Amino acid sequence: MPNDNPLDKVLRLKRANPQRPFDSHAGRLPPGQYLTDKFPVLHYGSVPRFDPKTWDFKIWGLVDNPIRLTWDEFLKLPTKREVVDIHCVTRWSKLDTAWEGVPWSWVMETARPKPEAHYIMAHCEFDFTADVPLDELLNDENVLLAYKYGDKPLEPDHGYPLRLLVPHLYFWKSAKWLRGIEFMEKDRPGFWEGYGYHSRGDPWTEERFS
Ligand SMILES: Nc1nc2c(c(=O)[nH]1)N[C@H]1C(S)=C(S)[C@@H](COP(=O)(O)O)O[C@H]1N2
Ligand SMILES: [Mo]
Repeated sequence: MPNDNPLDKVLRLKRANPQRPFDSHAGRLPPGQYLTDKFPVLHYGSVPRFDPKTWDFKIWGLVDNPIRLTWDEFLKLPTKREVVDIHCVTRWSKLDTAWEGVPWSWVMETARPKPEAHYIMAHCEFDFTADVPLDELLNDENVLLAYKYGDKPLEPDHGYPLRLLVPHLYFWKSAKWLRGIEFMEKDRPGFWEGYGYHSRGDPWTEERFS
């Protein structure tokens, strides 16, 4: 009767979902955060409308190969699915969120940033911006240009059609309604960073403000 043995049950769950540790919550909540099962919506301003005829995605700045793609072209790029925890600076965290999109490695291989590029600026609809140190994007294998959440297209409130996903940093770096990436030598504050939020934003060391 293996079904009655709790250890068998744990092992079966683990086999079904190998990324999930035995104690699925242990050590996953950064200091000062609480868990939520909801998916709060947080942004400044209104939700933009998506027009696939005029939408484009650009990569520019300190790169060897600047890029401009239409939505149809973007959808043909290689994708990856990641299950990650997310942490908002307003103190909610959500575990095991599933995203799909174009991996950051595609950006690096295709745009080929110059050696002097050390920061990126994510550029979004309505001139929202977020700056991220390039090393943070290279050291997190889960970074995506994400267009699916929970195996469905992003909801408009959550960034449809495209957002940046940098799950190991506070969630404001995961800029919604993404339209481009600029590679820069020096750091420049993005939208929230201009109001005093941290230029890196590591939730584990509570880099909330600079
Ligand atoms: N374009 C844009 N992206 C944004 C923001 C914003 O104001 N504009 N807010 C950020 C903040 S502060 C957070 S916490 C997350 C929230 O994402 P969600 O609404 O999908 O939970 O989006 C981030 N991305
Ligand atoms: Mo936020």
